[in-house]
Amino acid sequence: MNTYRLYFSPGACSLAVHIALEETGVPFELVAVPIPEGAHLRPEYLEINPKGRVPALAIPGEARVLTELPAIMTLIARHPSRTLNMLPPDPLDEARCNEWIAWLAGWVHGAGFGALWRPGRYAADESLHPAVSAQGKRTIEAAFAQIGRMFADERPYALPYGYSIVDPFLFVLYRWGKLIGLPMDEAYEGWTASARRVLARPAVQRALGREGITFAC
Ligand SMILES: N[C@@H](CCC(=O)N[C@@H](CS)C(=O)NCC(=O)O)C(=O)O
Repeated sequence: MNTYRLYFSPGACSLAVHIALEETGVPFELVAVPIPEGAHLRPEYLEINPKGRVPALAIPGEARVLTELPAIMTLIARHPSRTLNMLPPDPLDEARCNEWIAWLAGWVHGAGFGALWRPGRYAADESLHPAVSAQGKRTIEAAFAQIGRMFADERPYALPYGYSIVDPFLFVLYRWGKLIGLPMDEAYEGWTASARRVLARPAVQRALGREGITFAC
């Protein structure tokens, strides 16, 4: 293998990595691991990524795939052949970028959507699942309100630096917000304007197309 290989499921958080690969021009190939079909739990995938999750990135010359979205995004953003800088060079700006990514991955994705869609991760007792899911939805709504307030100043992208690895991840979460029926356009005008800006990027269109996703906002 002499190119990166992204293991993804259409529309999952791996879409953010897919977009970053398209944006930076880092050569890669795609391997679909459709979660709705349970492909992420098949022995052949668990041999590649024992965590049974996407994204996973196979790296030329590395025996083990790289997992965890923040780690993968950072590696791509630093790739020597990148044609776009999606990680700010200034240390404080970079820390702000990491601040966003850590919060989105750990809290909004994990505690929010993880609890909503996968309550079994948080409580073995099935009778508690509706309550766990409901709490996940509340976590998402509170986090989205916070994101909405950040974009109320009409900033084009999440960071003052400009387009960064935060934006594709925010875009995925924005899309999920629509999927769970939140009134994204009406409730979060500034965020919606930014999501539209991201959606219009040719790299994003390519990634959506390759994942078979039609999306408008
Ligand atoms: N902490 C991981 C979370 C990855 C994750 O949960 N990915 C989801 C897709 S968005 C997944 O693989 N889900 C499998 C499942 O729900 O069983 C990361 O940041 O990469």
